[in-house]
Amino acid sequence: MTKKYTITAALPYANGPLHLGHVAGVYLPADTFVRFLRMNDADVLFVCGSDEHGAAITLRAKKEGVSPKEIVDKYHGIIGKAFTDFGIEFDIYDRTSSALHHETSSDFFKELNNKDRFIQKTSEQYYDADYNQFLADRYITGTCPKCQSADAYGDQCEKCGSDLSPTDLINPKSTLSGQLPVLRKTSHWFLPMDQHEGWLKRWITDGLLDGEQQHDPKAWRNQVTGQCMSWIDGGLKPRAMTRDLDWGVKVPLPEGEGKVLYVWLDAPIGYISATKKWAKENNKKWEDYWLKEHAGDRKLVHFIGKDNIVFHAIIFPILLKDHGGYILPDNVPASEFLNLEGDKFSTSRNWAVWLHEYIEAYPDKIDELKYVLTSIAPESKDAEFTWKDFQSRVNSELADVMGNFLNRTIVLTHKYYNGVIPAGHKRDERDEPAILEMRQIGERIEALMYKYKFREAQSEMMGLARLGNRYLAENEPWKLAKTDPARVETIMSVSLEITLRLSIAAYPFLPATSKKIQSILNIEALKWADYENTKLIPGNVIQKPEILFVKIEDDFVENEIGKLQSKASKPSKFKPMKEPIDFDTFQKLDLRMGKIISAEKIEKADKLLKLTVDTGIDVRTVVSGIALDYAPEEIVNKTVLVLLNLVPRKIRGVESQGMVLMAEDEDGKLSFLATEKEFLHGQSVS
Ligand code: B3M
Ligand code: ZN
Repeated sequence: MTKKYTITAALPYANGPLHLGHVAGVYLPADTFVRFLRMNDADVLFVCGSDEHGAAITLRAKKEGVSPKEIVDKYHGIIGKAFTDFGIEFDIYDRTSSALHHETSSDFFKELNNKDRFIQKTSEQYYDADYNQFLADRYITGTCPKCQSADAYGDQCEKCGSDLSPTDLINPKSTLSGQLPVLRKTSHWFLPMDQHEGWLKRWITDGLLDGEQQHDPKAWRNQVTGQCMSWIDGGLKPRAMTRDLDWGVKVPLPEGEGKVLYVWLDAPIGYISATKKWAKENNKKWEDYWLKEHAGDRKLVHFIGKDNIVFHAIIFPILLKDHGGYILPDNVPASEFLNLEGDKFSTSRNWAVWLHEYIEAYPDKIDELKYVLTSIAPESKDAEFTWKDFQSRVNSELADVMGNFLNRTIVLTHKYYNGVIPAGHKRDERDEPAILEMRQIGERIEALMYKYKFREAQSEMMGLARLGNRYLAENEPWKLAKTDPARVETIMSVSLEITLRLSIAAYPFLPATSKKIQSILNIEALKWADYENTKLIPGNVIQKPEILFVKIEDDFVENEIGKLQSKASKPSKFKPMKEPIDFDTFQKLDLRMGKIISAEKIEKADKLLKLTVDTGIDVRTVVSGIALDYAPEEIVNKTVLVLLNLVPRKIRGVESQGMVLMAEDEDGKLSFLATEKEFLHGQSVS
């Protein structure tokens, strides 16, 4: 029976490029699995796309000083191209800003609302009064109540994976102003997750839903089941499914004016919208991939990183079940994290190897990267990428084991037979162990693939090349060439069979290499079934050998480590950059050089000094909060930078007519922006 799969890979936020951590944890394993399924003629749909809503996008836009639309357009392009260049073969790479997605997620929300699956309620939420904005998700950070990590978000702690509400955070702080937020009333649609604990528990631990066996619970990774159960056992809480924001899918109800759907409500529905778009373009029915009635025993599998488990194994299943008619995930193979050279990947510190940059620098080393990332895949625990390890795996495994075996077999076939495949004579006990092991390796790879153990499966594949080397070394055809030509023909025919099987087993992991080997053998697109059955045809000619893997030199490693270190920014104690302003706004500032002609303390205000400043055009009073850092007599006669056209303000009864500019260090200590040179007072600064 044909196996049917709908495979999804987490929709990357279109707020930055992809790094190797994303690739190793989500996209490469998903693509590896899909390639394997396709070799098995499975009916598989592989969907992904950009996640273009949420605070991740709007905050990035703010930082870059452009609109959210510009951000998602830019990164959707960069990410999509990197996937194509890297050879991740999605059936569709869609985006959640599309009209079809807005319609699909909005209809989904309406359906749940009509079925009374939400609870609408008014509650107090954090609010940033400086920015007139409610703070949820990444707009608010604080200490995680569960693991004490200092920078948990308002909806989730990425360190321990807990799902949070802004009010759970200890020492909450607005991402916008850095200030302690205030509480203000607002109304939202909540998903009463607490009402779903019972069935979720049975579904996750036993695979049972409505008394029916849905999936094999033992097939789920321990950390996925473990995380889910610890949340459920800790008690699920109602969770707001809408936000007070203007970027996202509008809440499709009159009372929802000015609100959008929570990004984690609309994003997983993105898998469905992507399917709809693909189906339209390919004359298929989207329902066949998602709806129980049409999809039958189709398996839905979500490839994700561990920080997305709660959304895919708890929240999305609740939404799908509440809506009704949908299949639920058969498995959620979530990965742990990949670290880089002894530290976490960090976008903000630029501690990352970016996929698109790697591809640009080494377009001929794509399979090498895939091989290394699968070898260290963080399937069950965190793993680490280092350039030294990259070098050693490429050189001592790909080049010395796989490349060496393939090269020897192909070179000898040309040497002895001018490239013509020899007839295999009767095989005997010297060949049988190798032939048996070859078959067993195939069976083990197949079993491991369906268990989502790609790292081990790839290592079995490499075992096939090791087997080939051992077989050649034990049988030494080069010693028999003159004396026993029939035996040499047998040895070479067995070696060529190992080569052929290696090309099949390599396809899910090293697709380009697999194709190269098959083109040398003059064979095309072998299926998994050919592993067992295909025989090489004696008399057929093979192509000349080519170098499959070039060794990595030491200076390659040094260069990459150097690049990483020079690009990375040091962790900063200073305040982050404020919102950008345009040039016209800047030009409105009247900045001048001024001279302090007198200074005195203000009574009952320890921090303030009253300064008299000669601005060149007048002499005026400026109140300055510097008394803790300077004594009045220290600053008289200093030439300093003054902002003249600040609207005058009374401070402790004294009218301040401007502001003296100062620099603040990380402890809040202030220094005048004074200068050694004697500027003319009144000279303007621009
Ligand atoms: N964009 C989170 C992430 O990139 C999110 C995944 C959505 S999957 C529906 O980690
Ligand atoms: Zn935490």
